[in-house]
Amino acid sequence: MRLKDLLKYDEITIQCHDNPDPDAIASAFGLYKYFTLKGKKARIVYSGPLKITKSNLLLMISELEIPVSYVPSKHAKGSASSPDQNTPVSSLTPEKDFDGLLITADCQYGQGNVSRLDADETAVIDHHNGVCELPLNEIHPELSSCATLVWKLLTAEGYDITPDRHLSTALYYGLMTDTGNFSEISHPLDKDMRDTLIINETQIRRFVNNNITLNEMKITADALSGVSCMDEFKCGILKADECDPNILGIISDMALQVSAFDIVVAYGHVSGGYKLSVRSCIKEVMADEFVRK
Ligand SMILES: [Mn+2]
Repeated sequence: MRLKDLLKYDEITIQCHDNPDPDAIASAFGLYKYFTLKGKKARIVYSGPLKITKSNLLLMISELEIPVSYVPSKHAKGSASSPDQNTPVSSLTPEKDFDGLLITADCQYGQGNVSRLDADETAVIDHHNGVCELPLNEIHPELSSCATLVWKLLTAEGYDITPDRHLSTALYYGLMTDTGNFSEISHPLDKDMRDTLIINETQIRRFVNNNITLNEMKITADALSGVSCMDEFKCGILKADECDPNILGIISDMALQVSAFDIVVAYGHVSGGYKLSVRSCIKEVMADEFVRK
């Protein structure tokens, strides 16, 4: 699939996964820029029970001027069936959320991390493994970030990103955060993008230095100091106070570096349920299999 194949739609909604991360936001931003340039009515949305609160994401969105709107999940308890007042959406029915095309960026329906929204047609642009039955899809699990995939798609259409410092910085930060500061990069295209984008380094530094709030640091510290161990499995279990789900990822990433642990589970209460962040550093235990078991 090429981006120009999608130009037959006049209205294009780009949906990030719930609890969006920099890669999802950057990918959606790249698609938004392209479709807007082509005269389309484009918008970026995300759904789920929670609005973005993470400080680096709020900074990324405001500094890079990324127009992203929150749409309450249709299936969440107590949520309205229509988007909030900041969402520029007209003529909605309970069945359909958007006219025209909807693209899920950095995610696919059926994967648990994205609430379903309905439009006339749905397309997928993602770098996660998945069984996609939609005819309009571009899925590349070999790439380290969805930002790389969007960069490749934009380049294929002759879209020159170079003058757009905001978009370049967003794509770079997306790849950077999806790869542990580029340490997990493997594909040549990821390297090409990292090495050719002309970015605003001051902004990247600011995002890195505003990753979490003071309160989130304390939640992280409490979770780490309260760790319990299942020694026979080299498994660490960490309970966190209610926090942004991304903080659970930070906690589990940190705990996985501990020599006593091959597997870690960080969990905490999140809007009516519990969220778990599971990590494994041994190939005998894949995190997704561990979760199912
Ligand atoms: Mn990603």
